[in-house]
Amino acid sequence: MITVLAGGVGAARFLRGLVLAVDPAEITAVVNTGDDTVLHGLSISPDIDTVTYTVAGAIDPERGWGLADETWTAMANLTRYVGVRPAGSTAAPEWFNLGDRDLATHFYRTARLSEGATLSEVTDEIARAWGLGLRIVPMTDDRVRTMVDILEDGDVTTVGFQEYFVKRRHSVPVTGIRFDGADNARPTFIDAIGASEAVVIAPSNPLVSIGPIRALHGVDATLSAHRDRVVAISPIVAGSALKGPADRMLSELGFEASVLGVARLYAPICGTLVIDERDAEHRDAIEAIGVRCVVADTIMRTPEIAASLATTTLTAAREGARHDR
Ligand code: FO1
Repeated sequence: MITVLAGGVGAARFLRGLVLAVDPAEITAVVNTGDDTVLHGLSISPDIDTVTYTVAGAIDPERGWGLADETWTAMANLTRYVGVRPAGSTAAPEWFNLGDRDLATHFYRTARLSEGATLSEVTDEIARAWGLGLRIVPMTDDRVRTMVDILEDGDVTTVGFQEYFVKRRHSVPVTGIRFDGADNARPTFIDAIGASEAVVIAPSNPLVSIGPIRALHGVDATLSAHRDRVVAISPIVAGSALKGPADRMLSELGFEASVLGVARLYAPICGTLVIDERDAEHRDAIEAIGVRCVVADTIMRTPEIAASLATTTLTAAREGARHDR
């Protein structure tokens, strides 16, 4: 079994390659749910949907989220209600775009959760509806919410992740993050880590995509017990994030926005870090802190490049596992 700890776009592209490289039935993708939100009364799990749609080949390739060939009729019709919305009401939120086709997924998830199904059950049903052969599991069935402290007009305010990421276009400074509910949430995947020949930390934001998964009880301890077969792929290439605010967020929160900064964050739980060719000069510095380092092309421009990265990553995990005995 191969377990992949996953956030949004980078993880989804890696998984799209992994299913080409190995039998999908061998793969469990554990997905961050700290970004989940409720809007229009609908339960929205952005990272789960990004992984599902990408592996299904149905994602919008430019945006990296939502469905290709989408239409926006429901969103356009929300404007009618904005004028009558009472002060303080959060009805008709226009800042978060839900396409007409995408809405069907949120309708289904919300209805099944209200019937008493767990998020794991609903996520599995949605993956099967899209014809996927891998297992996609939310990191927990309990409610965890990533909260972000932002500096706005000279004051620190705490907002939910999507209010930072989408509403403010992640363009405000971040002074802190926390994962509400993580202390009491039960992880769904601890047994999978122990049973896996390889555990991959996908190229996702280490703080707000992998951070919530690591914050769950027992996860870091279990990963560090199997550290030699845990391989991470750096989401930072030449000091920048390929997508999203990971580089800025790392600097703002006192970490180095570089492959070495990523290596330091993961060193307690991860035996090998895969870095991009453009960062090859940092290999010795990474190995000096006790993390094996593999250099590869990590820019997943096509599913075939992602498949090659997946093969390199699994080889590194097998090499590492020899130290794990
Ligand atoms: N990201 C945006 O930048 N703007 C949006 O309006 C938006 C809507 C949206 C709807 C459904 C969904 O599954 C994802 C959506 N995303 C949107 C992406 C998402 O908010 C982020 O990419 C992740 O939460 C970060 O991993």
